Formats: sequence, structure tokens, C-alpha cells
Amino acid sequence: MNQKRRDFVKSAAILGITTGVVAKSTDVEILIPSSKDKFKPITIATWNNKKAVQEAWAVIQKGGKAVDAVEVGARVPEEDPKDTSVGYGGMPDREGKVTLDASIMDHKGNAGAVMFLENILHPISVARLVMEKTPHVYLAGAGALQFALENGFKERNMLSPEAKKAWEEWLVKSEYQPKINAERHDTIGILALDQEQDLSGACSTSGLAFKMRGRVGDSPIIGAGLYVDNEVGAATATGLGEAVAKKLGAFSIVEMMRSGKGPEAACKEAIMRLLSIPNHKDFQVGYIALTKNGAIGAYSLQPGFQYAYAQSGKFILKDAPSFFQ
Ligand code: SD4
Repeated sequence: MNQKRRDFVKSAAILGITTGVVAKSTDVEILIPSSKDKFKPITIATWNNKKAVQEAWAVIQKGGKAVDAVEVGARVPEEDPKDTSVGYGGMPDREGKVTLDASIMDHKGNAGAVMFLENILHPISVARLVMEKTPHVYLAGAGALQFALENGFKERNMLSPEAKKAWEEWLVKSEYQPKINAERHDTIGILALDQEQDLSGACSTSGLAFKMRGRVGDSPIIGAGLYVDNEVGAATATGLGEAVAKKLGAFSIVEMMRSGKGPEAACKEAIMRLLSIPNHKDFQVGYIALTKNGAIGAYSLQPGFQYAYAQSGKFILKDAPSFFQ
């Protein structure tokens, strides 16, 4: 038994509970990582990312690693022209350029991310290579592109005809106002628990439509848009990246789960922390979380946020509970 696990069991013993169970006190759900026969592998993603969770599930079902599953899943919307917040088809910045942010974390606590990356179809796979092949966590802009090209990725146009048209229409008034749930079905945060009971996560986005050139959101920032701790759980975010980044949303959720909150309660508390941001009525944030023993939860600021998961070969789409109704 490793030191952390020993400490965990010790604190569980102090609380008078046994491992492998979910114990409930009056207002806190205490999650105890279960033994291997007590968990069910799962893949879960923000929005109606059905194909993504299903493809990720197929990896897990075959005995594949969670990190492979989340990469496979994130690649699905990256190449879907209909998804206007991720990869090809994503809305451009106000200069008409599609700029991409993506991050990935594996069960060993390794992390890699790219931000302000242009002309590459699969930023999540570049992020994975940053994680695996470099001494760094973040590569940005021209340097990230150079790294991608050196590793065999090909440059291509990422502005779809539809996104170009939307940008040209936007230019008429040039008003920047991120819309609540405009990114519906879009930005993907995906988490997976594999058959070895290992967790990983990935997040990929083209960011907010018509953002300033050079703007980076929460999605590539470890702890903001994505966080994974294989001892505890994982969390990821969608919505207004500036709000998520100010609160380190994903990290705060994992830390709350470590302290005993269940995944939905932790997501809810992280949403409540957004209420100190003055214009919180005008933006959306949605969080999803997954624990080491396969429990899931979600919560959003505004209604309309959905999440999707695949488990035991079944696909399920759910509306997340929200602070505002
Ligand atoms: C960002 N969080 O760049 C992303 C946007 C998003 O669905 O989630 N869109 O701020």
C-alpha cells in the first residue's frame, strides 16, 4: 500500500468508516476509493458529445487506457465541422483566425497543453505529445505550431465556410458579447475511468467566438479547464473561460472531492464561487466531475447545460442541475 493510500485509509478509520463505500454525514458525502471490484469504468463529456463518449468507451471496453480514450474522444468534435466551438468549424477570433486551446492529463499526473495554436486539426494530439515528448506543460502560438509540424502534423485551413460567414456577419456590428449556451453541443471536456481504475481527462476548444487575437481561455490551463488526480477524481469545464480561470474551477472541484464532497456537490460549490463575479447573471459555466470509484456529477450556473456519458455499452444524455432556473 502506498503512503497516500495508507494515509487515506487511516483518515477513513478515524472517521469510523470502511473503504469501498460512500458514507453520508448530514451534508457531506464522503467518498472512499473502492476496491477494484466495486467500480464501473465510464467515459463522460460536456454537452451532447455522444459520438465522443462512445468512441472513448470503445477504447476502455477493449481494455485501453483512459488517456487513449480521452484523446480519441476529443478528436471527434475537433474534426466535426458542425461543432462551432472545437477544431475545424470553430468560430474564429475577431480577425477571422481560428485559434485552438487543448489540454490533457493522465493517471500519473502528467499534463500537456497547447494554446493559441493555429492551422492544426487535432490540437489534443499535439497537447498529448507536449506531455509525452517535452520537458514542458504548455506550448503556445508559433512555438506550438512549430512543434506540431516537427512531429508530423500538417497545416491546414481551419476556417469552415459557415464560420467565415458568421464572422463576416459579426463584423457588421463587431459587438463582443459571449452568449449563454451559444456553445451548446460544443467545447469538449472529457473524462475517463478505465478498467485498471485509472483516470484521465482532456479538453479541447476553439475558445469564445470573436475573442481578441491572442486570447487564451481556461481549457488549456491545468487546474482551470481540466484537472485529474488519480487518487481522487477528475473535473473539467465549459463556458466563459475567464470566469473558470479566475476560480481554478477544475482544481477546486477535485480538491473538494478529496475533502469528502461528492462530485455533484463539488461542482455545485464551484459554481457558487462564481457568484462573486459581478456579471454572473450574464454568462454560463458548466462543470462535470468523475471520482476514482466512478461516481459522476455535474452542475451549471445557467440552465441548458447537458452532459453525456457511456458506461457498460450504454449511452446516456442528461440535463445538469443549475443555480439559476
Ligand atoms: C473558453 N471555455 O475558451 C471555453 C469556451 C467554451 O463552449 O467552453 N465553449 O472560454
